[in-house]
Amino acid sequence: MSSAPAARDLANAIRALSMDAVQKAKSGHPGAPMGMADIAEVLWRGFLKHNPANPHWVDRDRFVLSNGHGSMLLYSLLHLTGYGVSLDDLKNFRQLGSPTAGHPEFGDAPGIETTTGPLGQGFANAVGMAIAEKMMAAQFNRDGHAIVDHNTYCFMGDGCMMEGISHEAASLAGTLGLGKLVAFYDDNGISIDGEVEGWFTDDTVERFRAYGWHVIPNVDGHSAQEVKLAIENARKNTDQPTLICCKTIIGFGSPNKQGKEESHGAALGDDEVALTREALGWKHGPFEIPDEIRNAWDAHDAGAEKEAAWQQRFDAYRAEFPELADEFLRRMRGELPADFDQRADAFIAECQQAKEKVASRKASQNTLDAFGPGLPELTGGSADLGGSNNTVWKGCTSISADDCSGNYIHYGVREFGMTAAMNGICLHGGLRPYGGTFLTFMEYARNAVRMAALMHQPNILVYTHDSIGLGEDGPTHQPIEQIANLRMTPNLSTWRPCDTVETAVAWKHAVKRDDGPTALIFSRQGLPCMDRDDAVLANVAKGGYTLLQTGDGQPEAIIIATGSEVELAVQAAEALGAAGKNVRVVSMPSVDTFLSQSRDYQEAVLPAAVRARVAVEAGITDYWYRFTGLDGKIVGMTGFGASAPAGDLYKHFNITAEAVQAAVESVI
Ligand SMILES: Cc1ncc(C[n+]2csc(CCOP(=O)(O)OP(=O)(O)O)c2C)c(N)n1
Ligand SMILES: [Mg+2]
Repeated sequence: MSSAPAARDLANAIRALSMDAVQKAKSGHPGAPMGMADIAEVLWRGFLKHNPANPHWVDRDRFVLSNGHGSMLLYSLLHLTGYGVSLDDLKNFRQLGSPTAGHPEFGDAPGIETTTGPLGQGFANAVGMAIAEKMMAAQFNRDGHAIVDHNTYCFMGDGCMMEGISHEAASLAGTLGLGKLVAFYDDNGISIDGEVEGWFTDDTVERFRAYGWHVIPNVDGHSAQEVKLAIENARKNTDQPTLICCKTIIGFGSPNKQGKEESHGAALGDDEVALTREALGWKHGPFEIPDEIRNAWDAHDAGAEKEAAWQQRFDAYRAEFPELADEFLRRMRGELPADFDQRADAFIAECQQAKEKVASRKASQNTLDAFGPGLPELTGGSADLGGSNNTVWKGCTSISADDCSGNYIHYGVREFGMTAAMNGICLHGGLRPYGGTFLTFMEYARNAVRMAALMHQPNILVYTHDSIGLGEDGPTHQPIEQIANLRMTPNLSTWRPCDTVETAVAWKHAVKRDDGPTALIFSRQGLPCMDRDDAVLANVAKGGYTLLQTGDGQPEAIIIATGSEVELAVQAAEALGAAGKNVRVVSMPSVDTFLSQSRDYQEAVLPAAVRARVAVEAGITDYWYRFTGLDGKIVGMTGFGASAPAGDLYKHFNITAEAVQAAVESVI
């Protein structure tokens, strides 16, 4: 009778699959998977609550591989435990169309909770997931009914620790007391350039203790027993997040490359792979997993049992709280309340009627006041600019370590950490995060914005103080190239509304979007509300539309404007109209939305034959050449702003109705 395989042999299955897949692809990172295999074996076989047959089970533990270059570790785990990742998929590691991409990509294979690779961000995603768990638990659990009760586990390497975002995310996690977050630090002393002691000498243990974390130091990452004890201790502490610091050897098992940077990011080579097999005592060929190892890894039965136990708990909950149970499922499915469209449209019509002159940031807050009561999933926040971003609406209640039942997160001055955490909140499900900062400081968060778009997550990014119009704070705070930058990001929807109506429409679009993020760009200064009849009002949602025209038929010229500059365009058009010119003003709050309309619609708004075009926006001019072509003119910024009252700046930089009028006259 053969005994159950030893933990080391089970971990060696990960090592073999990882080094073989990297060898076959002649590309990839064997070191981290081989170094963390023992930790992964203990966590995944002994603790992780998951069901390979249902990767979307709402109360599964979340697992994030923040050191995403070690992707073969995750693919091996998914394959071995029984997710839909086949041996052929492993053999096609890093090939076109394979679910086993270079770095784990959300949506490519079941069981990948987030896209990782940009170091440190996976950790911040994990913090967001743990925030979401804690908030959903506080909102939905009832005495004796813990239907939301799962851990978030995160692997991270030296690179994640060195990245600044690890500070933002860890600091916030400590303050919020995310007791169900457990991170593992792969302390192998190696990064790409070699031994890290030349560039990374932090006392990581004391650093995380200072954040308020529970830290378990000096764990031998190759001792299954020590790792098991550490995880048990981590799980016992439900008040603080835990960091388990594991000493490991990168490339463990490779006689000539373990412990060295050579094993970090290149195939070991055929000879070394053979030597490693020998050293590990792994007697099986490439991609060959013996039955007893496979059976020991298979998580189908255990997973089905765990989910069934949860289902039983959920059924008991549903029996006692039927409406709450339905609401929970609705929110986890990401479905909006049935009456959302109707409520939103009623508010949009109200805005048109009221014709209030307010800053669009204030219009945004008014919209939140209108939409918020019907959208309990809406989860606000700001990077310490709540009063400036106007992200706090009447129904906001802040969360804290002791009480997470609210709907507003004070992220602190942590734009990148906030945005990456919001991605994690989206990925977790059940909440719809929006978070604010000044548009200029979007750049601090830039890569998390990109990751939201890449992962198709409906993150709502609120950016106020959108131009030189913010005035006296000066050029450090005045965005110039940021709007263009956002517009050039694939799958990001960008809106810069000109008044209360466009603001409400933009919010409706953002809330309804389910396959990508939306950037909402708002002014600090007051903006008049435009006149629109019903037909024009209906076109606002198309992202670009004819707001007015001073004559009939084909216009002589078209002015394209966004946000605060629509007012200038209208003034210029009216002056030109009074002089007998037939000029059209196109308001273009969302270029991407306009470009997603039919060609006929686009042609009706911007007839190709009309080449006398002027664009006006208090941002970098370059973006608009796409619409004005070589014959057109652009009124906007070509350099940085300055510190002065907004009105003076508009005159100084020649962004005025007169300038727009002159530009039109010059192109007609
Ligand atoms: C933000 C970011 N910067 C740089 C890289 C490129 N990169 C990938 S792995 C790595 C070194 C990581 O070192 P460590 O986390 O210690 O990984 P190990 O070598 O131990 O596997 C770097 C610089 C990246 N993926 N993301
Ligand atoms: Mg390392």
